[in-house]
Amino acid sequence: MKHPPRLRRLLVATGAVGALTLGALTALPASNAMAATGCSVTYTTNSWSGGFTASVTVTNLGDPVNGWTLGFSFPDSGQRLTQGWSATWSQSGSSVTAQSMAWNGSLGTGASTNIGFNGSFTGANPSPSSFSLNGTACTGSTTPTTPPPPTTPPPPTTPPPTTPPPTTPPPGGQTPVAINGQLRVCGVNLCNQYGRPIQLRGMSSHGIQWFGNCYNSASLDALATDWRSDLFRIAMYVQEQGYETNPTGFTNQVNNLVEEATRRGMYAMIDFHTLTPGDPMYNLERAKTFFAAVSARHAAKNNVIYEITNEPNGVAWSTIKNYAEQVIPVIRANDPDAVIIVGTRAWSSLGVSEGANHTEIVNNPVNASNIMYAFHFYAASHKDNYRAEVERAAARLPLFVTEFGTVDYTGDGGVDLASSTQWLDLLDRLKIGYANWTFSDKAEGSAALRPGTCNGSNYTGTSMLTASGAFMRERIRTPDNFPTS
Ligand code: IDC
Repeated sequence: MKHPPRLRRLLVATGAVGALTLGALTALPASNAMAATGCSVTYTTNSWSGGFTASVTVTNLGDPVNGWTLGFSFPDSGQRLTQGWSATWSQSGSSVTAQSMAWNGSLGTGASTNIGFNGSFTGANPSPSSFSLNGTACTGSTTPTTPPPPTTPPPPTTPPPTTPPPTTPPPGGQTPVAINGQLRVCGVNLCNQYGRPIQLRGMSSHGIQWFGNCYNSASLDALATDWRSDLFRIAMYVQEQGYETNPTGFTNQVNNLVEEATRRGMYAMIDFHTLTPGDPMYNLERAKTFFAAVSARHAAKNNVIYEITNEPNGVAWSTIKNYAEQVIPVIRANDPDAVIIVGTRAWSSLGVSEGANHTEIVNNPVNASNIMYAFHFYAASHKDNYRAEVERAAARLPLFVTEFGTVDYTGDGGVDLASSTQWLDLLDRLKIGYANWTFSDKAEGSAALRPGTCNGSNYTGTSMLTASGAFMRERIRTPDNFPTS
């Protein structure tokens, strides 16, 4: 969408190795007059050769604070902070500090916030053993006015069971497609072969006319097994040196990428990436030709989802509906049971970015079954009013977030972690599938891979990820919840 929070919880380290919890209660002398202070910290890391990601959850156990500074020291002189998020991070010698941001500075009694960073190390990578919040040691102490009974020191913490190394396939070798099979729309949800609602979480390519080198066997392996992505969206621009310049070449490129996704057990979403001009009718004949070819080729597969127009803009809903009702039958003629997704007015904002809303679709839906409607957002630009509209629309229309960014609508700028987290928490709760823009190494904030990554062959782990990539990988690789009966 081209157009114009708060975090309390960010997530949950998965695949964490070397967790350390400092949260035991310690007895304090009874003292009735002092302000309540205290905190506890959980520090987990996920490391690979020479690098690591740390996830740090800070809990305020004292009086509410407005603004905080967390301090700790790296135990090993070779440990360096390289890039942090959700706080302003700095390192001096072995001392590290993280200062709160505007959106997570207020922590009430008992409130937690999650922050994190990427680091490097040369020798060992031990976890820090003591932390302070606003100068108070985080020993897990509670309010001094009601001291807890003396406790014996906690038993030594044992590390949690280690999770499988990142390249291990999902449990039992079951891929998302093996588990869920042919999908279909059920009410306002997307259902699997058992008729149960599921959420697919994955990544979008960048324009394949520019970033084709990013979709190679190593990167797609990492997407499937390290990111545990359910879905790969293949963004085929029509203009901007895309399909219109070489229909056969781009059709072949899309077909090959669908085969690669299929081999790895991921759903493949074929995105006819219209953007400018915003009227999908401009590309109607191209769409018919393209979708006739790709649907014939993949008709027998159970993992292909068709997205027939990316972001219509500057046109009425009735025009988009008219386009959809001409393109859908072309696909259905070859592949009658595939799920098809229709872009919505105003850059797939359900109309909101041009002053409309989802009711124009409810009142005049596309005349076809087994379809969903696209919603797109860019988290730093689109916030509460868009979230409220999605929540209203989701009660009446099957929605799929076929594209979103953690940054602003230009695709660049900093990651808005607070808004992105609110968005993904909402989509998780509503079981709305999503694809993040982009799995590419373009030098822009929305790209998951650092510039130059696609010239190499290393895509596993987090050393090559941007802030957006690190955030998205953590969200996507958490276990899926796919019912099997
Ligand atoms: C942007 C890319 C950028 C590229 C531009 C070309 O991030 O590198 O130069 O397209 O048009 C969308 C579009 C998507 C945009 C993205 C960010 O679907 O093509 O990608 N965006 O602007 N809608 C809203 C944002």
